Amino acid sequence: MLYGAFDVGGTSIKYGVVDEQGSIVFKSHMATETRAGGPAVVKQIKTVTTALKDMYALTGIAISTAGQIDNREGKVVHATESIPGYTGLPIKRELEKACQLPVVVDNDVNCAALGEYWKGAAQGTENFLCMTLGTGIGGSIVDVGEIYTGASFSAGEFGHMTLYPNGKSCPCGDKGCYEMYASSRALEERAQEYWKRGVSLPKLFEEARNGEKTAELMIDRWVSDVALGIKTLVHVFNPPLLVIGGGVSAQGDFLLNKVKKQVFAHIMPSFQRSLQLKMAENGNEANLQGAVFQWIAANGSERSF
Ligand code: BMX
Ligand code: ZN
Repeated sequence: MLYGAFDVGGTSIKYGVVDEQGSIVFKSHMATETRAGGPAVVKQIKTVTTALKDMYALTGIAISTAGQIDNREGKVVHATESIPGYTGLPIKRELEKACQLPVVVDNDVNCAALGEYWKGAAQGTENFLCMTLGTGIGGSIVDVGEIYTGASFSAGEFGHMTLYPNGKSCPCGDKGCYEMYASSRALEERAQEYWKRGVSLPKLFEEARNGEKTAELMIDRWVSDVALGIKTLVHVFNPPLLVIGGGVSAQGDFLLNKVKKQVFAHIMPSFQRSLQLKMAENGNEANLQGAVFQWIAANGSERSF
């Protein structure tokens, strides 16, 4: 069985075709038309779905997207201004009408968490937290193998914990939110402010690994903000595992060891004994896999582990 899968973020839309074992059969990406607003983003998904349907015999469409998502209605409950006009859009209804295929939609980090649970760093762990560092910071709370959704499908918005009261303005409308300091975009902005030009994060990490002191200091300062948020989450949830995803997870142990050092310096001993911190293993593919995981959970067909 084949599924069309999408991962809609604040910067790009990754998409592809995934089979029922979670293997990626085809993968591509495009820029998210955030400037044109939410309806234009839904139109992008429709256009690609039509093209994918012409090439593959698809059973359904699985969508992972930024924003708080009612995964039963497949509707955006709320989205920050990082995708203007996205709030309220009935993605499932519109897409099912346009493409005549069953559609399932869920929050991007809920999908990343389930992708890592199915195929990656959280295999065999039923209770854990997942956090992705991307354009923003998303979060997911997995409780006995299922997403804890909260009262209005909005639980796990880790990016909007306050890190610095009255700090930088956030697209959510408040100030000083965690994602304004600890997302990967925030690290890019720090580098840009310092060098007065765009610096890619893989390049910045490469320089730091090669002993370039300014690059390493910049990463260390950012990691200390990343760790402050993790400290709060660990004290609230006492999780056995927290998985860190997003593009920076490709930096592996170099970054993980820095995060571990700073987190363990701040948390109480009882939490240290039980906590495992891991980098996500499947990068952005986890979102596509987790979206398909949710599609299969909702439509009741076989999922092979
Ligand atoms: C924002 C929020 C979250 C999302 C997170 C990561 C919106 C549109 N986004 O905090 O729902 O999970 O960003 O998203 O409300 P990304 O853009 O970094 O992939
Ligand atoms: Zn915010």
